[in-house]
Amino acid sequence: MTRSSKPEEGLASPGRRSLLKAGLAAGSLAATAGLVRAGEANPENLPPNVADWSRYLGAGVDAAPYGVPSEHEAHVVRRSVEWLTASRESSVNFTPLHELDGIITPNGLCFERHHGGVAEMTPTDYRLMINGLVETPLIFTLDDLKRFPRENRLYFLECAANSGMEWRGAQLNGCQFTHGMVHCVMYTGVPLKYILEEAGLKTNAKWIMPEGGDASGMNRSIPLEKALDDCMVAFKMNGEALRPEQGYPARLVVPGWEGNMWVKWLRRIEVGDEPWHAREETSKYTDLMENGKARRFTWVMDTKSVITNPSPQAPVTHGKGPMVLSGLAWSGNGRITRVDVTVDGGKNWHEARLDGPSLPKALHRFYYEFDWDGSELLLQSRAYDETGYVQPTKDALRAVRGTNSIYHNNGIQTWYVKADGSVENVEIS
Ligand SMILES: Nc1nc2c(c(=O)[nH]1)N[C@H]1C(S)=C(S)[C@@H](COP(=O)(O)O)O[C@H]1N2
Ligand SMILES: [Mo]
Repeated sequence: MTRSSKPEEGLASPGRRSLLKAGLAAGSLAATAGLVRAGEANPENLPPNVADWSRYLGAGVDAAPYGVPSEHEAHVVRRSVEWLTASRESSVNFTPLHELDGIITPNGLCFERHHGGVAEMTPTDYRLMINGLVETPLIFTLDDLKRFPRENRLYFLECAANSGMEWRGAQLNGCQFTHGMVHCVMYTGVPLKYILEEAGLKTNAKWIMPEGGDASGMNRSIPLEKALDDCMVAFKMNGEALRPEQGYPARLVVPGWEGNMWVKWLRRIEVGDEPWHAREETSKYTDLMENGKARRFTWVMDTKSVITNPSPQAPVTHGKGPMVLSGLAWSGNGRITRVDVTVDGGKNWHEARLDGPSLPKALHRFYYEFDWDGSELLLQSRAYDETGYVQPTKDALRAVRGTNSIYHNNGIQTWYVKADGSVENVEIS
C-alpha cells in the first residue's frame, strides 16, 4: 500500500477533535437512537426539557430575501488547493462532494474553473453571434434566445483534469480535491440545433467553434454531429439564472463531454468545415502517451465513480455497527447500470444500491449499508455504464496510457479507513 505522498497538501485531515468524538460516540448509536451525538449536545435542549427554539418566536419572513444555508453548515464550501492555484483568475476550486447527497449540486457549490476570471456580463448588452458556413449570419439578444422552444435537462459537467493529480499516485486527501471538479445541475436552455437551423447550415458545414466572451476568449472545436445531437445554450441552472461563475448569462452545454468544451459567457459560434486546432485542444486537453505522441479530441468523459462517505474529509465518527457508505457514479456514454463496492480492497465485491433518478450523462447516487466491525477497511467502488463499459483500475489505465497524462483519469479510487475512523487516500496493487 502506498500512502498519500503529501497528506498535508489536501488540507483535509479529519482533526483531533473529530477523532476524540469518534471515541466518545463509539457504541452510542443504540443508546441515543442516532438522534444526538454524545459530547456535542446541550442537555437543556434535550428531552424532557423544552428546547430553546420551541420557546421563542423565530425570525420573520424577511430575514433572508435570498435564502442562505444554516450557520451550522458554514463549513460546506468550495475549496481550492494552494499549489494548484496559478493565479486567482486562472484557477479552479472544488465541489465539496463529501457534504452533499442525492444527485443535484446546489448552485453555490458548483466547482469553478476559469482561465481569465469571472466575466461581468450585462444581460442587456449580451449578444450571441452565429457566423461562418451559414446562410444568414445572425446576432441574438438574450431575449431572442428565450423565444426559442426550451428544454430542461440534468447533466454532469466534469473537467477533463478531474483526478489529474492522482495519475502518478495518491496525492490529495479528500474526495473534494481528488474528484470535486464535477457538478450536476438541471439546465434550462435552447437546443443548439434550433439556433443553428435558424441561421441555416451550409452543406459543407462540419464543425462549430464556440467562443467565450471572457478575457480568455476560450474556444474549442466541436463536431457538428454532436452540436446537432444534444448540445444546448443554457441560461438557467437549477431553475434560476446561471451564476456569474458558471457563465452568466448563457453557456454552452455539451453533455457527457469534457468540461472545457462547455464554453461559458458564450458570445459567438462559428461554423466551419474543419477543426480550428485551438490552444485548448492542442497544447492543453490532449493526453501525452508514453511514446511521446498525444491522444487528441478525447471528448467523452469515461465511466467513473467515487465513494464520498466515508472519505478523508468525512471520517467515521460513530464507531462500529451500522454504516452507510455512499458515493457518486457517472458516465459520458449514458446511464450507469450498476456500481460494485468492496470494503476489503477488492477481495469481495458487493452490488451497491442505486437510488434516485437514473438519467443519461447525469450523476447517479449509490449506497451500500453494512455492519462495521471496527477493523481497518480498504474501500473502492467500480461503475458500469449502459454500453457495458466497466470502470478500470488505475494500474490498468497506466498500462495503456502511461503516466504522462493529466486528463481523463477515471481509475478506481481507494480509501483506507483506520480503526479510529480516520480515512486516507491510498493506492493498492
Ligand atoms: N469562456 C470560458 N468558458 C469555460 C472556461 C473558461 O475559462 N472560459 N473554462 C472551461 C473549463 S476548463 C471547465 S472545466 C468548465 C468549468 O465550468 P464551471 O466553472 O461551471 O464548473 O468551463 C469551461 N468553460
Ligand atoms: Mo477544465
